[in-house]
Parts: sequence; C-alpha cells; structure tokens
Amino acid sequence: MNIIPYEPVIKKEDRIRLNKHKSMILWFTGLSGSGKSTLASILEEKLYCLGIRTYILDGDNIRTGLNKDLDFSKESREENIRRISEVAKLFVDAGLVVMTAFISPYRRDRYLARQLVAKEEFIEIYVRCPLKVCEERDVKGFYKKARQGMVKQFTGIDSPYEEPETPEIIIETDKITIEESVNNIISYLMIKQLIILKKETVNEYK
Ligand code: ADX
Repeated sequence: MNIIPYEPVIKKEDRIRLNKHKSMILWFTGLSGSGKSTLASILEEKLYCLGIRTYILDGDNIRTGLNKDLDFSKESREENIRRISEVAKLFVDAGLVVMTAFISPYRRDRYLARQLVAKEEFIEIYVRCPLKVCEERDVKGFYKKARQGMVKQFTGIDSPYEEPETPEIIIETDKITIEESVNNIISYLMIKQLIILKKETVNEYK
C-alpha cells in the first residue's frame, strides 16, 4: 500500500493533559433491551458533571448513518463492530471517553476491538440481563416481531450472543437500579484511577 501516515504535532498525550483526564473506550455489550444505551446515557451525564469529555456511539444511531449499508447478518455485524472499533480508537486518540453501546454479539469482534488500543484503555462492560427479561421489556417491540418471524436473525432468538468471559465490569440490570449500575461503573473507574475527581467536582457528585 502506498500510504505514508503523517505525524501530527499535537498528540493524544497533549490532549489528555489539556482535558485533565485519560481517554478510553467503555465498551457496553449485551442483548437488545438489556439497558446499554440507557446506562451509557446516564453515565455520560454524570461524567459530564465531573468535567469529563465524552461521546456515545450507539447501535441504533450509527446504523442510520455511517453503517446504514449494513444488515444483521454475521458478516454485517462483524463489519459494524470493526468500523465502530476503528472510530472508537480515533476518539481515544482525540482524548475522549467514548462509550459504545452495541450488542456486539461475537467474542472475536470484541477481542479485535480491544486489540486496537492499550490494555487500560478498553473497559468491557457486560450488561447482563436474561433474555426473558429483555423480552418482557420489549421496549422497541422487536422481540415480539422476531417471535412471529417478522424480524429475522434477531439476537437471542435466531442469532447468537456470545457472553463475555472476562469483562472488566458486569452490570445486572434486572437486579440493581440504573443509579446503582452507573455508580458501580464510576466506582470502578475511580478505583482503577482512570478518572480522578477534581476537588471542586466531588461535592457536586455527592
Ligand atoms: S450488532 O449486533 O451489530 O452489534 P447493533 O447494536 O448495531 O447490533 O444494533 C442492534 C439494534 O438494532 C437493536 O437494539 C435493535 O433495536 C435493532 N435491530 C433490528 N434488527 C435486529 C436484529 N435482527 N438483531 C438485533 N438487533 C436488531
């Protein structure tokens, strides 16, 4: 390939210094209806209040733009996650905390995403919720349609979901509240010193 990447003057380390926090990928994975987008959204609000620069890449949104050419076949899902992984890597380089909320059903695709960044920059959050509960919630009505055969290759019904084996965080959304879930994630980030609360934001957070 005749390509010579250029070397920018301002680097990730400079942006991290400017932002006063590390950049990373918070990779949410789980069944449709497990609560990935909800969690990412509320977490983002909290991080924003803590002065942390964030961005959410969400399945349903990205599939109307960047990935609108993709369906739900195995190949398309792989390509979906491959593109998202590369975009998320760019966001890490841009100095942000990027949250990805995709079913991302295949272990291999999540592994490949992980390989794109440094070890401490990838935090896999398994949003675990039994299929039965997701199906009862059926927020978008897709499970009903999938059971009726009107939506094909639906994850959990006639398309597989490979559970993470060693995710950094597991959130069981059928057992704890959203508030508790988000606090658990923030606690993890603080314990690992991935985010450090500045004095002026501690009171606000409490
Ligand atoms: S992924 O499997 O490629 O990671 P992604 O997260 O982008 O999926 O999109 C999942 C969302 O698309 C679901 O939350 C649901 O709203 C919608 N959707 C539509 N058809 C399907 C399907 N066959 N399987 C799963 N999700 C579907």
